[in-house]
Amino acid sequence: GRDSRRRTTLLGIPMDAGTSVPGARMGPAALRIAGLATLLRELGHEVEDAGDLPPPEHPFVDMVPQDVAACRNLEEVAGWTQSIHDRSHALASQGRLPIFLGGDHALSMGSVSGIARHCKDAGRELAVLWIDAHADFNTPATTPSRNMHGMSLAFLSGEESLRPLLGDRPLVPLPPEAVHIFGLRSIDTEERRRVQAHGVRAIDMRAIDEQGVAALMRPLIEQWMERDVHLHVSLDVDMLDPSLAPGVGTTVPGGATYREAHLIMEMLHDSGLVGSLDIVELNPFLDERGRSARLLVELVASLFGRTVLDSPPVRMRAF
Ligand code: EXY
Ligand code: MN
Ligand code: MN
Ligand code: MN
Repeated sequence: GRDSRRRTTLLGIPMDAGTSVPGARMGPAALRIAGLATLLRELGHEVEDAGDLPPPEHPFVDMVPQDVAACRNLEEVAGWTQSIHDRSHALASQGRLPIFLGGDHALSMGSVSGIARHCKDAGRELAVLWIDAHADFNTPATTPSRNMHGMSLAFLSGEESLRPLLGDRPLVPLPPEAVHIFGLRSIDTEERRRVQAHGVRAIDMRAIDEQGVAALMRPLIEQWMERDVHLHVSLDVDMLDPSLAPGVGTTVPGGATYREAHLIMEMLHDSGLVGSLDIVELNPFLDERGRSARLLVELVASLFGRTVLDSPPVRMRAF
């Protein structure tokens, strides 16, 4: 089978320019203090901590004035996108498994686009699991908030009006079938139309209530394993119920339970396909005594192979 020891690189992205609520820039520090590196090493992985990416220069962004006005902190977000993209592409090309410590969800415009570019170079199919209460599919024309973290998946899916964020770097847009949103429960009216028109699959909380995490994850994982994809997991803390993870600027009631969240991570680990990870939207300034950061680190442990028993449990076939 596959070697389960992974060569990981932690890269802090201390940004919150994609939001109107500051504090997510403190996320990388909180995840480190909660013991992320130690835990991954205890699980047998190689861990390099590359520190935090420095705040970028603000590039000129060639967008129409109306769209510029609709994007809060546009130049700063573009600067982050370009520098994250470069690091993400480089790390993936070096065979590392990058773990992007956010930072708000706008960081995924850089992380995922860098991975997508590498996958194209390497002839590897990319699949993205967007674990989130939100669809992040707004555009400058539809955003109700001007917050760019609500536009990141639209950008990655090839939204033309956002294309200038990446400057002169090549964008490899995600085809709709490469993306699954998991845990959706808050979407704007125009955003919903766009998600549906584009054909991105979304698994909402109602589906999770009715069918359960395992029944929904299994066919996805089977399909990804058949195609031997590089799986990028983009984990937005707000997918979890706010009673478990209050350290988030955009809480939505009715999120995943503790057990559901761990099961998602355990099943993803068993697939052996996870090649890169974003941990986003943790806002330590809003957290209660570090509990959201600690929960996230526990979830990452499940994603990287922590099991209750030493060996994986015997899987019963459904009868
Ligand atoms: N759909 C809302 C907006 O565009 O403002 C909320 C977006 C929140 C995005 C969070 C991070 O996932
Ligand atoms: Mn998000
Ligand atoms: Mn490459
Ligand atoms: Mn969200």
